[in-house]
Amino acid sequence: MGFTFSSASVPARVWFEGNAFAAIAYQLLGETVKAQASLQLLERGRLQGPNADPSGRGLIAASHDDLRDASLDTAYDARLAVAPTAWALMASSGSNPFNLVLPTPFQQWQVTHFGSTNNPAAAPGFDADGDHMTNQQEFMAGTNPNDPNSLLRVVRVSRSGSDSVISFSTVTNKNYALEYRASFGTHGWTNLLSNLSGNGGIVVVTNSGAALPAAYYRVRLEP
Ligand SMILES: [Ca+2]
Repeated sequence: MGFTFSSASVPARVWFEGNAFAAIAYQLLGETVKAQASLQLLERGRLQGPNADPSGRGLIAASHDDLRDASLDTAYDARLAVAPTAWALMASSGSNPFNLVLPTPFQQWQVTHFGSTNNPAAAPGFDADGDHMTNQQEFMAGTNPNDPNSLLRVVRVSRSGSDSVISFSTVTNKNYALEYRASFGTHGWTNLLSNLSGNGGIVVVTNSGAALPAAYYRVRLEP
């Protein structure tokens, strides 16, 4: 049995928001048995309480309508409500609401693709799919870290008369620069085209009249 709203309430009537407060407080105090009992009560309310929505839209505020004390104008009812849902989510994730640490975009990406931030396969320097792009690079490039065919690369370079035709893979909402060099001697990379928009597929660029007998091309992600 959990907490009710006040000393004026019937004890058997459960106030779920307050029980989420209690679950968090018990966790912070290291009272794991009581914390687990509170979390289980919240889960029962979510799945079995009156007007509950087992499909997961939220948590009802109370086990009965009209939980209040004499001085309160508003009451807690057995209806889905935002506040108890938010507190229950904080309780179930073990979060201290006074010290919330929100995940970074990269951490959110790790959870999306690897289930958690501490999965060894999710480490920034790891190449989970063996395509020679690290997870950090795949995150930056917007590619799929679990698909070895999803990567940033020059797919094909061919000649068409005096032109060179360069194809490279892209992701929507990313911009690319194409660079070239004649050799791997002393000369560095030279920018050929920049601000090329990705379309989610292969982008084909023609380097008109490329007089070079040979050239190397690379594609670079622009910030
Ligand atoms: Ca990879």
